[in-house]
Parts: sequence; structure tokens; C-alpha cells
Amino acid sequence: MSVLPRQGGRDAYYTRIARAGMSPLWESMHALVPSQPTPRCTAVIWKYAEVRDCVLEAGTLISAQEAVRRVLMLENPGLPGQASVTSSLYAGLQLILPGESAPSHRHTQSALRFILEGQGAWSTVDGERTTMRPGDFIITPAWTWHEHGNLPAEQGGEPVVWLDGLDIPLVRFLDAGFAQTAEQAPQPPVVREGTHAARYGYNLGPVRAQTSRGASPLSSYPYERSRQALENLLRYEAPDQWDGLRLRYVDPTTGGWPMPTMGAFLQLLPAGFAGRVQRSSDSTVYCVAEGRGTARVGEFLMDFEPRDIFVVPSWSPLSLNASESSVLFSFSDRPVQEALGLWREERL
Ligand code: 1HN
Repeated sequence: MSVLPRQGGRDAYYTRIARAGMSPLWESMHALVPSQPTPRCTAVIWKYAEVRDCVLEAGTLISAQEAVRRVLMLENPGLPGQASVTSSLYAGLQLILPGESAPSHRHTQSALRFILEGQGAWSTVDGERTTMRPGDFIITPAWTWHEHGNLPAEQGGEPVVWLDGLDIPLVRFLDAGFAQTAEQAPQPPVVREGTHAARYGYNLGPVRAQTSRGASPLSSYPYERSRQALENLLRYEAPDQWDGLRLRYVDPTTGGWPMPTMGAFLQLLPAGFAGRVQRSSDSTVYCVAEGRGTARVGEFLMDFEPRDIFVVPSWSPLSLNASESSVLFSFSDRPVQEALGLWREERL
């Protein structure tokens, strides 16, 4: 029978192999291959009523032009200093004041926006302007030129705030980040606002197939229409016991996700809805469009109201309750997990 060295012998050995750039798998194997996800992000809620003043105050300290993007990042307390709302995703609250503009640039990180308040702002994506209205879901896929602007106050411009979601931590993890500002390359030709909505936004498409650009040709999914879809569906379909009525935003040319790295959803919870417990492997960011209720994440209870933003970490048991008829927007890295064969859910 062999005699194994005592711990002291192992420690000296670990020190020696560390000098050679090696370490023993057997000391960390369980942590490397956990039996289920151990997300570092935590359940957390940003109450819009509590953070709104800070967002508006940024408008007194720096212009959108100087800031390039005037944003307060939403940092998950479990991931401090990492510009991360979940392990893979970034979120922030962006402010643009009447008459301001934020310069054109592009990057390999994909961005989505969910408009929280204010009228008059627009986003230009690959040369097509899109008006931003509260509740609209707007995308800027990877490597598309984009800039933002707002009408002067005399023409109805108001301070506009939206939630940004980007795949920054994911792209950083992959070391695949590239960016350009508009001075380095010309903006592509301008098409008139509404062109892509007319061509792709009505369950019709071009006769001569355009090859998919790898992301939805629609920059905007207006709230008015998305909300109406849910409202109509409620007349025909009983709400799911876990989700209420939940639909995902799609790329009309493929039926798939609007962008390859982030999926987004809109769901209606009727007044009095008491959802059953479920969990999924995609850490998810929720933003309340309408209504009031409670999200229970494990033992953590979060009361939500309009414009609040909360995080549900991977594999955390979630149940949703609505005291008023509620509409929730949400986004996650689910497309990435599905493409890699990783996504799982459990409905309890
Ligand atoms: C960006 O381009 C926007 O275009 C927002 O509004 C937030 C965060 C990091 C890098 C680029 C935008 C961003 C960003």
C-alpha cells in the first residue's frame, strides 16, 4: 500500500509547481464544475423614483456631446467595478436633454434600449432615424453606426431617459471588442425614417431575398404595437401560470432573436396574477413598463413599480405577482446560451 504525503508535503509541492505556472486541479475541481450555476451577480432592484434625480443631475454636470454617452451604469453589487449588471451583460440609464446630440460611433458590442420617459429624442441607426417613445424597444446591432439626438425644447424636446443593455462583459470576456468614431469612417447614406419598418414591420418582406445581416433589420419595436399584441392575446389565450403572457421580440427575416447575443421579452401580468416558481440559466434584467407587483427571487422580495429595474440571477427561483395589471420588459443572454446548447429552465 502506498503512503501519501502529508498536507505539508503537498503545500510545498503546490508552491513549487506555482513557480512553473501550474496548479492542482483537484483543489478546485468542484468550484470549476459546479453541480448548478453559482452566479456572482445578486438579485437587486433599482427603484426609479430613488435614482431619477441622480440621472437628471448628470445633465447639469456634463453635456451629452462631452460625455459621448451620458450614462449612469447599473452595477450589480455582486460584480463591483466591472460595469456589469450580470456576468455577461451591462446596463445603464442614459439621459439626453432637449437640443443635445451624442456623436456617431460603432462597436462590436450590441446594444438595446428600452425607453423610460420623455418625448423628442431619436436614435439614428445605420443612417435611419428612429423616434424614441416611452416603452419602445430599440436595437443597435454590432458594428452599426449609431448616434442620438433630441429636439430643442421649443419643438417639444423633453429630457429623455432610457435603459441601455449591452453585451459588454461578454465581448470583453471574448477579447473581441473593436470600436470606431465617425471621424474615422464616413456615415453610410441616409434612408428616410420608417423605411425598414415599412419593409419588414408588417409580416411582409422583400420579394428578392436580402441576405440576413445577422440581426433584425428593424431598429425599433414601438411599444404601442407590442403592448397591443399582448392586450389582444389576452382575449384569446389564458395567461401561462409562470409567465403570464410573455412574448419575445423577433427578427422578422428569421423568426430568431433580434440580435445574436441578447434576447428581449415583453410580458403582461393581469391584475391579481400570482405566478408559479420557475428558474432558468440566463440571468435576466427586468424593467417595469406598467403596473405594480412583487418579484420574489429566492427569499428576496422586490416590490416593483413603473420604470424600476431588477435582476434575476441565473437559476434563482423566480415568481412574479401583480397587484395591478402589469407589463414587464426583460432581456438576457439567452440567445448565446441556446446557440451553445447551454440554456436550461425548470418550472416548479
Ligand atoms: C454606447 O454606444 C451607448 O450608443 C450606450 O447609447 C452605452 C456603453 C459602453 C460603450 C458604448 C449608446 C454604452 C455605449
